Amino acid sequence: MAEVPNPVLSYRAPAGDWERESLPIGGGALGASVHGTLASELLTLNEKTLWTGGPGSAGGYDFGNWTAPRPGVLTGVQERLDNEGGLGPEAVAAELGQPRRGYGAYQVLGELHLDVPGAPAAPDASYRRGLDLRTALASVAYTHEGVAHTREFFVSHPGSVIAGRLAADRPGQVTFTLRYTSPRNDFTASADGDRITVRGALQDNGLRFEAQIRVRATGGNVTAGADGSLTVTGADNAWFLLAAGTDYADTYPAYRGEDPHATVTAAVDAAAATSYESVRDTHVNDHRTLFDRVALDIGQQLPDVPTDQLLSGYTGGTAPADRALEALFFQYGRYLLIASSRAGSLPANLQGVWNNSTTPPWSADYHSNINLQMNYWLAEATNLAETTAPYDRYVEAMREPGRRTAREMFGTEGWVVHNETNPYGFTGVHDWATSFWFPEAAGWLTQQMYEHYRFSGSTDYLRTTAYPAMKEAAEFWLANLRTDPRDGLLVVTPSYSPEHGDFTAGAAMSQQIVHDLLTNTLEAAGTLGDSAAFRSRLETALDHLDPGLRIGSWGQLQEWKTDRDDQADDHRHVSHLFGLHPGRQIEAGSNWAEAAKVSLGARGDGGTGWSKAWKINFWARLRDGSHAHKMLSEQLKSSTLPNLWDTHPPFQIDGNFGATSGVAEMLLQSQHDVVEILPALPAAWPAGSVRGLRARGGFTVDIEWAGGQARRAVITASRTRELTVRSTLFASGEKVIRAQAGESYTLTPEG
Ligand code: FUC
Repeated sequence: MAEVPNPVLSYRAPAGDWERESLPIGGGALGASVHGTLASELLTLNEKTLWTGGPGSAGGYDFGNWTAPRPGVLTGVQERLDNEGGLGPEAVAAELGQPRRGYGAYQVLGELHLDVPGAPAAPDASYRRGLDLRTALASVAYTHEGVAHTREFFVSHPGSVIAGRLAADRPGQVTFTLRYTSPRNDFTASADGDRITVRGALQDNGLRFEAQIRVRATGGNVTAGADGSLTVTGADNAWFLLAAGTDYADTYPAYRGEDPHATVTAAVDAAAATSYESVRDTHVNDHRTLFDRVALDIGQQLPDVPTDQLLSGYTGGTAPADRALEALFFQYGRYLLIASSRAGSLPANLQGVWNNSTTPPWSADYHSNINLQMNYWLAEATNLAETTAPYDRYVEAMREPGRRTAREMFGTEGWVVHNETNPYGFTGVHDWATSFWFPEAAGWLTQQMYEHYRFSGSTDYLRTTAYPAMKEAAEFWLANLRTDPRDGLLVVTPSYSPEHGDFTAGAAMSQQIVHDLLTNTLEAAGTLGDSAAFRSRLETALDHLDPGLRIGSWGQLQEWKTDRDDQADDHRHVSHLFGLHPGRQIEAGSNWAEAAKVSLGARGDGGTGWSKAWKINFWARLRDGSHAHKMLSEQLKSSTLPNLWDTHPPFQIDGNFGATSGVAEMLLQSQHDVVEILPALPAAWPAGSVRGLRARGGFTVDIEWAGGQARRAVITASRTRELTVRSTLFASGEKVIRAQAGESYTLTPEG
């Protein structure tokens, strides 16, 4: 395929507003948002584990577990549901919920200011601010009084540092003061030599944090201020490094580990002992190892206009500029995941790693009735499997507290988590009536882990990581499914279709999630040779399980077990289509898929950012590429900020990730173990190519198409196995290949 130009975001003015305009850089644990302001550059700083709440929290902490036992309460609700058919969410929350205590919130680490004396007050035509997605470098450039100034910023995952450099095209022109501020007054900052040390502890829970900044200058000099700042004067160029950490550990029940001082010092000193170029090269190589695996060409031509104009001019029509925005948005999702989810820290939260507040929306937490899962939908398909390591670790860390919640709330074995979780093992409930109860979350969370296995084929991973979490989630449901007196089938009860309607027994999503979990667990148990007794328990449960698939009076897929869907309802959650996506219970072309289409059509093309993103995936799975593209264009037109962050509103990153996943689903699918080439190509993308997508079974797939038809596909196998490919390339529509590990298979039109 032709080389695609680097995907870049570019602007002609500094960011005025963090949420809408700042540019995110990140290395997983550390993140920063670059404003490009002239007289005082502003980097909003983040460290992913800086969380209030949890053990030691001022108001107490209970993990969301009931503070006192409530014998018989759950059974009471179940019986009322049997008798009354449904219960309002407030009534159930009064029985099963409880106010949150010590839940906490993700905290901004602070702000780094680079005050540049004599910088122009306002940008002129020379000003440029950009983010190159391929190198993961943010940059600012401007010319002032004949001197060209440049700034560059990045976060190195291998170096565990935020780094930046200020330079000019004439010697001695770089002068600035670096200082740290924070909206909290829980820290001290002191400067000594070329180092600023920030030490603090969150007032709420005593979590200790530290940041160190070191500055190196070529020419000129560096002086430490009594106010904790560092000033560089008359340098040719200067670079800085910032490392940060906390004493958080993901271990129940204390969630505390080492003081961060030693690791922070080591990171900043190791980087300072090399050179800016070396730190930068290591970063760029690390980023490109992941980012460069996938290239997308849908005929984009990036015009020489700033990204905010590209966005405001976007119509979803035929212009190459529209293709440029779509391709950029696709790659941006991959960029954001690389920047916010790397091994060694927490997974991407509702805002990835970026946050400018002490009270971010929804605590910038881990919601698990769609949001956390959506964050990872793109990971396998767009060849970023490594980014799932923190997700796996997070799930693993929830098992122990989740086991206690299962025991105390349900009286059973297994592990459970409801809809909102924090890094302190909050696996219990709160009292927001329409979202507090969702024990299906644990099973759903393990789906990604099974997918990781399905994409990679690694039975080692399945045995050591995915299966233990899946099995224990399955055990929870084996112990908690109840026989529905209406038809004798096994149902989840109480069951609540996220965040919608009444509590009932056996809502579609509950049943489909449990179906997915038990199916995956049974498959995995077979692969790993788990005991016949356990497999037969799973088989029996699946035989008696209500599958959560019913077609109602207007041809819709029912959201609830009784036919009560309102045709005029446009609720953002489309939970009853779980089996279509991200599940695999519903196959395109089936009656269920037709009913899903009716439901989705009725829900309409609106919704919050993530809701639109989910709909891209749904329509792609329904093989309707043009409707999938329509949803992508709706998201770009009305749920995307000038910095291309998805907006719920407010900014919520799941929509970015969900949209990238949706584009991948349009080009390649494999959920039924058949590699399907261009399953939902939209009319808007008649010609193009994609390189490096992944399909389940251990395959990497490159596709070229023209005139709306595949022209060539190259499938590279990382495992030896038989593979079925579905494509219009073949006269019969399908071809079976006996793939050998390490071999590539080039497929061209037959006949
Ligand atoms: C779910 C959604 C909301 C929001 C919140 C963070 O509860 O229903 O729309 O995205 O998560």
